[in-house]
Amino acid sequence: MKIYFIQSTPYDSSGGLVKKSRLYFVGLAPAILAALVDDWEFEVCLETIEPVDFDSDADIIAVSGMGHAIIRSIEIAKAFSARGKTVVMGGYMASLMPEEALKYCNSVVIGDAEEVFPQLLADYRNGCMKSRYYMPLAKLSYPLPRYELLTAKKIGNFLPVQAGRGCPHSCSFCSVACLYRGRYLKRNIDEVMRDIREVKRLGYKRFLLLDDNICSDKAYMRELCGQIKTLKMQWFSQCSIQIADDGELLALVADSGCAALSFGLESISQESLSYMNKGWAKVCDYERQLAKIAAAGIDLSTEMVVGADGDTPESIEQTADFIVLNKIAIPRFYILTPIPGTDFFKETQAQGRIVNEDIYSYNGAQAVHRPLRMTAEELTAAYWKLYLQVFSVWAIIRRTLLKRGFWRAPLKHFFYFYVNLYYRYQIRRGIPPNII
Ligand code: B12
Repeated sequence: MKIYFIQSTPYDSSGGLVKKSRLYFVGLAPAILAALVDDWEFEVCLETIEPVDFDSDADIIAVSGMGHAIIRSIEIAKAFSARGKTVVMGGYMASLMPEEALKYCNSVVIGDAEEVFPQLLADYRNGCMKSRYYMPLAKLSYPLPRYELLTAKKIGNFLPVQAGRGCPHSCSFCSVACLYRGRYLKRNIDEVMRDIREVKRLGYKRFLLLDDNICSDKAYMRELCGQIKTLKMQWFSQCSIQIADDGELLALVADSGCAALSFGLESISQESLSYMNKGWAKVCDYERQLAKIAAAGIDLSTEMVVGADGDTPESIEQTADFIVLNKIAIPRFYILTPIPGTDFFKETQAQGRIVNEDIYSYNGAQAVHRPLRMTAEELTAAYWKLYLQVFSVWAIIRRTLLKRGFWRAPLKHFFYFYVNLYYRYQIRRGIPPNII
């Protein structure tokens, strides 16, 4: 029996599929799903770097999709259904709008698949597969992911390892918060270390620690960092910026090999943060916190959204100064988008502020709702202007080369410089750097 797992790729602004010669960041879902059902043959297609085989002989077509790539997932699902195949969908988008996904496939797995995916396959074999499977986990644990399914492909020089899943916060726009509703499960440290050791055994010197808030449990993090340090590897992750306020933990994280952290700063307007239910983050502390993290030797990457109700075209323009002044090496921006299934979608819809009802066109690079203090068109224009400002050649030089510590690691800074030039090239073609 065979499963064909497809991670779809999104469409670009000209209607073509986003294709790359290499997908540096890969998701972990296929390697986990394959490990859960090792009596099934499992083939993976990462559509960004390889074509979908519509003539696959698999018994089950398993389709995943992130954000606006879901429209491609649906097309793939339709094409396989038309060929008489059994299609199953899962991942964030299908989980946030299962009724919609079910129009195009035989069954949907909502959220965590660890318990239900083996059950779904057993039901399939017995001819009684249900249309939806939903079993939130009480404990996050799974067998060693089948990394060899990913390493055979053109990916980056690191592999993903998961520490936790879900998030303790409840930011209204966030898919993770709205799917997990405050649930935040951490894996046992021995299990996480088992996976990291495997990544090392496979010849990798780096890993991406997947977790939506890796430093929220300090005792866990201290223990994990102590063990990671012994492996002498390099790692990257994301967490809330409050890590800066615990100097001891910050030093431990850096000392264990953490090279870069990504922070969801979202906005430099405190009012906007409050509108997003993220008032716990304090804009007045950002500059100090970022400086402290950089001084610890950890490179900074940020994720921000523009278009919350406290934002104006002027405040969005000031965001460019903030990014350049704080010398953020990898800054990414999204237009605040009401993703179906999130609280923000429900609120915005109830207020009649959605100006584009075609949920499949929601790509985070085009405004689809009317913020309080500007029109949707003004928001889209301010977003692209922000990107062009932050990625002007002079701004790139200031953020990546003209910084303290340059001479300690010139090659690394030139690497960031190069990555930024590539992003600049993409942006000028209308592709935001976050797209893949
Ligand atoms: C790695 C990653 C990427 C990589 C890899 C993408 C790729 N093509 O493989 C990169 C950086 C390229 C990327 C890009 C994007 N990403 Co991304 N990404 C992630 C990240 C950080 C980790 C994913 C992961 O491995 N998680 C761990 C695994 C184990 O969890 P999981 O994927 O949820 O899978 C579990 C279940 O959902 C289930 N499952 C998943 N798929 C399927 C399919 C089937 C059939 C079944 C049965 C079960 C199943 O099984 C797993 C085990 O339980 C997540 C954040 C997160 N918290 O997960 C964001 C995340 C998934 N990404 C997101 C988004 C929006 C995007 C982009 C659209 C961003 C953009 N605006 O351009 C693009 C889309 C690119 C694309 N090609 O589709 C959102 C999705 C939100 C949503 N509503 O869909 C997330 C949640 C980030 C966030 N906080 O908002 N991403």
